[in-house]
Order: sequence, then structure tokens, then C-alpha cells
Amino acid sequence: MLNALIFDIDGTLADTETVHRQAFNAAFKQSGLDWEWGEELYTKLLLIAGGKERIAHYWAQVDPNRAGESLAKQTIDRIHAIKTGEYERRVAGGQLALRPGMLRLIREAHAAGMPMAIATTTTPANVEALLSTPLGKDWRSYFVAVCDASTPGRKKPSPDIYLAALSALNRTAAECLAFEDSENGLRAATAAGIPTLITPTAYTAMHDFDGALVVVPHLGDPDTPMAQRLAGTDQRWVDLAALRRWHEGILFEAS
Ligand code: XBP
Ligand code: MG
Repeated sequence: MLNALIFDIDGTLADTETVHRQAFNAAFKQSGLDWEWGEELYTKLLLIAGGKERIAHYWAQVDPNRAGESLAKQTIDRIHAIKTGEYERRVAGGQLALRPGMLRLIREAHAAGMPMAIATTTTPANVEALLSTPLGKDWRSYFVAVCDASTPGRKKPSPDIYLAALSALNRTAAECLAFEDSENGLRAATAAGIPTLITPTAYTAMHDFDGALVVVPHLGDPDTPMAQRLAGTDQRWVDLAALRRWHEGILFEAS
């Protein structure tokens, strides 16, 4: 029986990666670096979870000698702090809307007393900046736990962040449903044993989602319906009842 929902942030609750990419490029420029991450390169770099890890990976590719120096970690931390400030500035005040259906579902689940948690690789300040307008300044009250880059453990595709969320929720993996956008996220959630719903973005549409419980383009809303309808209904958006049906194994009908 479905007893908790666990949400990824980047690419899932909101299509954030273009803004992240813009923030990285602004930080590189402010740091006097001639690095520029275009969409094609960033799509590849997104396979590395974590902004600091992504910078380290790229630096090792373009300048392995300097990337290996003892002060490299301090340099990366400095660049990433600038990047986080640039990201916060770009999403603050609701500048970046949540993806279709996410706000509606979170409110429905909250009203129904369905426990929820967040399991993200991203920096805590980014979650605050993204959610404090659509969910309000007390956005944390919607979630039993917010597991993020400050949570001990390895980053996705390791299951660590989802195991931390399960522990905070005090739920078994089988009682939960995870929402993800990427192959790394799917691997992390399924390695923790959690059935997973995938809503891809342009950055992850080409990923392998084998093993997902269901893949939908987005959760839809009455005014932004999905192209498909839900099995046995004329409804074209995902609500708690649909999630319960999928979780019990009544699969999605695409038409
Ligand atoms: C996606 C990530 C993050 C973001 C950038 O996180 O891998 O690294 O791309 O944010 P999610 P930071 O698990 O929410 O999909 O620079 O703060 O890491
Ligand atoms: Mg994601």
C-alpha cells in the first residue's frame, strides 16, 4: 500500500538544469575562467551528480595538471559558492515554476496526510530558493525530511540519499513511490528498492528508464493535461488515486 512519496528536485519538481547551467557559466566568468558549458556538453556532464563533482570532472578533462594540485578543492568550492549564488538569484521569488502537476500533487498529498520527503543531490540553498515561493516560506512543513547535498552519504546513483529518506520517513521501500527525471536518479531509487515514477526532461529524455514503475512526460494539470489518459478513465493528469493504482500494479494505459 502506498504510504509515502519521495521527490527528487532538479529536473523532477522543476526543470532547473538550464538555470544551473547558466549559473555555472556565470561563476566561471566571474572566476576569470574561459570555460563555457553549452547544452550538449552539459547534457553529458549531468551524468556526474553534484555540482562540485561536475566541475572537478570537467577540470580534470581540460587541465589535468592544475586539477590535480593541492589547492584545486578550494578553487572548486569557491567557484561553486559563486554558482550557487547565481542559481539562487535566478530562481528566487518564483522565477522558475514547478513542473505541471507537482504543486497540485504535493498539496493533495499534504491534505490527505500522505507523508512526503525530498531526496536530492543539490545544495540546500537551491531547494530553499526554488520552493520558498510556490510552497511558501514554511515549505519544509510539507516534508517529513529534506535529504540533500548536506546529508551524509554518496551521491546518486548511490541509494544513500533514498535510504536516508526512508529512515526519516520510517517507511519500507515498498510502501513508497519515488519521483525522478534521470537514469542516475532511477538507479539510486531502485537500488534502495523504491518503485519509481519518471518524468524526463530534454536533458534526460535519452536516458535508459528500464525498471521504472511508469514513465510519463509530466504529471499534468487540468489546464495542462498529458497527451495520454489514465487507464480506465478520461483523466489526463496524475493524482493520488492514480499513484495508488500504479503502486498496486494497475499499469498506465497510453493512448
Ligand atoms: C541534480 C544534480 C545537482 C544539480 C546542480 O540533483 O546532480 O548537482 O545538477 O546542483 P537532483 P549543485 O538529485 O535534484 O536531480 O550544483 O548544487 O550540485
Ligand atoms: Mg534530478
